[in-house]
Amino acid sequence: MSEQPTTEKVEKKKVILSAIQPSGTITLGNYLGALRNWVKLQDDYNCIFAIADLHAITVRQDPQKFRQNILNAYALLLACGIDPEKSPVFIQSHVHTHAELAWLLNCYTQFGELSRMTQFKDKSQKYANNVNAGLFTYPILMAADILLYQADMVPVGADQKQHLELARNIADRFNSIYGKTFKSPEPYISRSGARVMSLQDPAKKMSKSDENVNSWVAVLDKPETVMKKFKRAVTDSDAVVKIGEGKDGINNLIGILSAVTGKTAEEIEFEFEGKGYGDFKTAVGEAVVEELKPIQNRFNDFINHKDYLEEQYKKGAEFALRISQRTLDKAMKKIGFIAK
Ligand code: AQP
Repeated sequence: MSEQPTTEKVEKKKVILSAIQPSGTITLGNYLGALRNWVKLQDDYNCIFAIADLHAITVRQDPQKFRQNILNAYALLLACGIDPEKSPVFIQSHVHTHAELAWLLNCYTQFGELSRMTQFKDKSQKYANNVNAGLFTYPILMAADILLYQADMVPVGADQKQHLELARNIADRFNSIYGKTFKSPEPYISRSGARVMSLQDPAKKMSKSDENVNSWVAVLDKPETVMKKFKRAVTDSDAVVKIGEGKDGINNLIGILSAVTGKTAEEIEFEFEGKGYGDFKTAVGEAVVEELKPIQNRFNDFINHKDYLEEQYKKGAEFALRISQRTLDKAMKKIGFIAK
């Protein structure tokens, strides 16, 4: 006899929190490395998704574009298959507890710890004319995002592992002073998460804030733009479609084609034996266009139904506030603040 799921069992599912910054237009890297895998997690975990707009202002944003990027990111999450009825999706700035807990946690984080964050070092070089305090304290806000929901796990790419480790340290430090308050989150390492590299500098990851528009493919790029960007992708001079050292560009394109088609690298190498890079790049471009087509269609549908999006992000924020307020109240009480 098959066992009926009980409320207790449903509640016992582990909590996973995932967020994406609307700091630009969502890229193929974000999709293959994160979004696509988040969709699969929805049945096995209690997933909570956030558009991390507060994080995005560590880099200067154009207000009009920023507003559009936030809404686009929201619609894109749904278009990729995240079901807001199953997994709440909220906009971070709509839930005040994030900024509040971040302030508290500021006081439980050491300057030295933040100074060791490699992303801060990288970004402060990249944005040398705007090395603001937010860029430095960004990992504390990220810790607040996670700890507020008592998340068991957070899907992180290699670039975010150090930040998650810091969130764990902050949680453990707070707990050791005041007793158990926060759950210490574990990284969720996806088996299928591809790391997509820049098409122009394949030693670097594909990033939505990269100023060189040819370095990334956006999930919403038109087919002709996708094709053009792949045709311009940097490769090497030995004209062999094969994984190898010093062949970062080709390795990346093989990785993308493999992620999109499900073929192994060996199968791809075999298929393109004796063929030139031109044919290969066209094939990668076409496969990506096919993968993106249904997402773009669904996106157009969602973005034209702003009332629906508003209804969902308001519901998402109500849910997020309810859960996160409990954690914030608990932390404040432990520190010694007087309850309202
Ligand atoms: N190139 C990538 N390959 C695989 N996964 C990637 N992710 C980002 N870039 C790649 C994953 O996408 C999720 C959301 O990332 P984010 O928006 O929170 O921040 P990020 O990692 O800093 O992404 P970007 O595109 O590089 O943004 P900017 O340019 O604003 O810094 C994460 O799970 C991330 O691992």
